[in-house]
Amino acid sequence: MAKRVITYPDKRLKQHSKDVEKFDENLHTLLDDMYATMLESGGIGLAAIQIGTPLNVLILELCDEDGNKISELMEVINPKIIKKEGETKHKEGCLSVPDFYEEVVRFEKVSVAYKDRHGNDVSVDADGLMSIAFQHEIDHLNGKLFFERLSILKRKKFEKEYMAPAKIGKK
Ligand code: Y12
Ligand code: CO
Repeated sequence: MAKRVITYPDKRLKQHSKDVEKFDENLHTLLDDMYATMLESGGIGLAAIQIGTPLNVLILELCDEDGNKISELMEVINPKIIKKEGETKHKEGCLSVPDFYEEVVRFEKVSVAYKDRHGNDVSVDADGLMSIAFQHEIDHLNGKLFFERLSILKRKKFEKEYMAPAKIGKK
């Protein structure tokens, strides 16, 4: 069932999520709800905390700029970045920060170790959009939002555009 996506400045988005210990029916329902929510909202990535569940769970299903699917659904539990290299810049958006998009500097490539919904070990070497998406979603698990990675100047632009009192009242 699709859930409401929590939006900034809701304080729950600052929470540090905890590792999943039981790979049971509750986890599977959470993953299914996250997917329904992501589909309904038009996202390509979602962390569990964005629907109010502080667990280290994220999902990705990547699309190109024309909306064509470019990856299968990835269900990622208890992820750890085990290798990172290079630097890249990409314009990011977030379902929890609607209507704001900005370029963020991130690692170009990351290797991530995680568990699937049954508790099996998985590891992936990610580059391109997948690398950005993993880093964006893992930030959510650590209570960090993408605008916190902007330069001072761009952060001021965010505060002016997004936090303007007339606008925030409508979010
Ligand atoms: C690259 C950059 C960022 C990510 C993280 C995942 N981000 C998203 O899935 C963002 C989705 C998004 C969707 C929106 O709504 C529609 O497109 C229908 C949206 O629209 C509004 O805010 C109005 C904003 C963000 C992964 C890879
Ligand atoms: Co996000």
